[in-house]
Amino acid sequence: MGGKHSKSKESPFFSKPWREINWRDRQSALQYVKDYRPQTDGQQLRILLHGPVGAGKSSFINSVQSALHDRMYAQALVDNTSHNCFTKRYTTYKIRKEKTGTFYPFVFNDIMGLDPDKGIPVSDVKLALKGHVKEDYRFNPESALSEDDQFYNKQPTNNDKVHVLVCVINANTLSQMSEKTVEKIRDIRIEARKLRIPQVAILTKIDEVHPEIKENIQNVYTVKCLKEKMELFSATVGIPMNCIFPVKNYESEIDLNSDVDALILSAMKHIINFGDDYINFNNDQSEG
Ligand SMILES: Nc1nc2c(ncn2[C@@H]2O[C@H](COP(=O)(O)OP(=O)(O)OP(=O)(O)O)[C@@H](O)[C@H]2O)c(=O)[nH]1
Ligand SMILES: [Mg+2]
Repeated sequence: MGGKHSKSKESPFFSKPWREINWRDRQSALQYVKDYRPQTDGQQLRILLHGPVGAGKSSFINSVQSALHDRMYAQALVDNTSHNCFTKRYTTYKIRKEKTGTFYPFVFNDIMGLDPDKGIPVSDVKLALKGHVKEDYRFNPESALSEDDQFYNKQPTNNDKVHVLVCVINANTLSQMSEKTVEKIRDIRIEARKLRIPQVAILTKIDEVHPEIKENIQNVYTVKCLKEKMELFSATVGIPMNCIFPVKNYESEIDLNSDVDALILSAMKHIINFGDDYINFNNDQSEG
């Protein structure tokens, strides 16, 4: 890695990774995610994934499940046939624990992409953040969910509310994101900030950013152009660098790879931590 590239001034690589990740330590991140339990029994940690069409939201959920179960999954229905938005319903994805048959306390919602013109109305994302969108609601790009709709949840419980907002973005198309999409992301971000919901970004498809990453995922933090992309994204939408996580989702492979797992699990560990802080903050507020 580093040594080979460090001589030339214009080297596209850093001589040392700019962020530390312990590649041999997949097991501890895995255990951390597996062992996570909210302080209150019955509490769910709800993770809402949003982002442009085809960014890899569904693939990320599948990848987390694959990493946890040590085998490939395709439950969230990844679409690779069309560029049209595929995820249309508000669906909660739960991951079953292998041994006990019970579910992990964190759940995912994967919502229809933020297409510049046809995507999900931003107001619907805002309603989802507050827990007002019922399961199976079919998003309609033409009209927003209204209070008299049967899918409008008038009295959301703490479990219905979103505890972490994750923006999923394709690292390769960041710079081509339309102004409208950026506006939508910012708009949702502002709403989440008002609600104090923590926010994270996942940059996907890093294998397509640079051949050295495709060849060896461990080069993720030595390739300069990926760091530049992360910085660009951070500056554009205002998510700090330490809340941005590059990942490669499972897409065509049939076997798991421990380096791919390491990035996925490291991102999940942070997502869980941020969400847990928010749940505890909310509980403290309501008690105090
Ligand atoms: N090379 C590569 N391909 C990926 C990665 N993540 C997702 N893909 C592919 O990108 C395509 C879109 O992924 P999805 O997970 O369906 O994207 P989505 O964000 O759920 O899309 P919508 O539901 O339509 O908004 C699929 O063909 C995936 O296999 C990645 O990290 N690397
Ligand atoms: Mg999807």
